[in-house]
Amino acid sequence: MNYVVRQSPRRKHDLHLMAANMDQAILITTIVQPDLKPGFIDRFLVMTERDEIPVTIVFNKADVYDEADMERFEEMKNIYGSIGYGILLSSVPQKLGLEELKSILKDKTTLVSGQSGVGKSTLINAIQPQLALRTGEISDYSGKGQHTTTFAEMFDLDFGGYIIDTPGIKTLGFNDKDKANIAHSFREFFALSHNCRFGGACLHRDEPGCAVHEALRNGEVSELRFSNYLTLLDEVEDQNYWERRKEF
Ligand SMILES: Nc1nc2c(ncn2[C@@H]2O[C@H](COP(=O)(O)OP(=O)(O)OP(=O)(O)O)[C@@H](O)[C@H]2O)c(=O)[nH]1
Ligand SMILES: [Mg+2]
Ligand SMILES: [Zn+2]
Repeated sequence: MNYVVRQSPRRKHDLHLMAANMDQAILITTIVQPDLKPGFIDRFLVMTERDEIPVTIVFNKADVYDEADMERFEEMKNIYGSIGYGILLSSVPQKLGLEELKSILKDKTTLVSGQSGVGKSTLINAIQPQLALRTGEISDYSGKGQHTTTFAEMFDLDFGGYIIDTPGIKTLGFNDKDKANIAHSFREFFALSHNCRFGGACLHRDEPGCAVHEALRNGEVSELRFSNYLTLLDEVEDQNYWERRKEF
């Protein structure tokens, strides 16, 4: 039996709508084809962290990674693996990671998400060929996916569980205007914030006695995560600024 998940094609991708229905999310990404957008993983994790949704990050299309791409993958694996996210390297033509993916999905309801063209529908077909989901090549011209899947749909898995294929994420903006929520969504920063002088109120920017800064200096916090975090904070601040101005 197939179900249509509450999500209209026109509505912006909204994890919240579906959060109640799922046990976990799988974020499919690629190092190349299409290129991994800087900060994209962190934006996604801010959303899932808020709802305490466990996430596995899949790096798909390993068959097309060159040496530098593999190094990039290893770097990502270290950063996100060390803070507790599941990491999986996969390739559909090489059948790499497919059995592991099945065991992650078994008996759970899983949302599969990611940018267009990363291979969400292809991966689902690889583990459940009878679904025969429509897939589409990435564009030669832009190197991006072509938004082949147009609405979210949930399917039975014959080995137990449900899977929700979703359209490629176009943009991940924030409705969240609360900077402290963003800070708390970076789980390793949140864990450290108990040692910040201002505790949970510390935004880990210019505050004195900040444990995140200390950890950054010691190499215990990733510079990539920290710089992506600052970008998000700035974005929220800009947003709030324009909204305040609208009131006059
Ligand atoms: N080389 C390689 N290509 C893959 C792999 N997985 C998927 N692809 C190709 O990537 C392209 C996009 O696959 P889709 O499954 O349509 O991607 P999607 O993530 O579902 O995209 P949307 O539905 O648009 O969000 C297709 O041409 C697939 O054949 C892989 O592991 N390796
Ligand atoms: Mg698709
Ligand atoms: Zn701090």
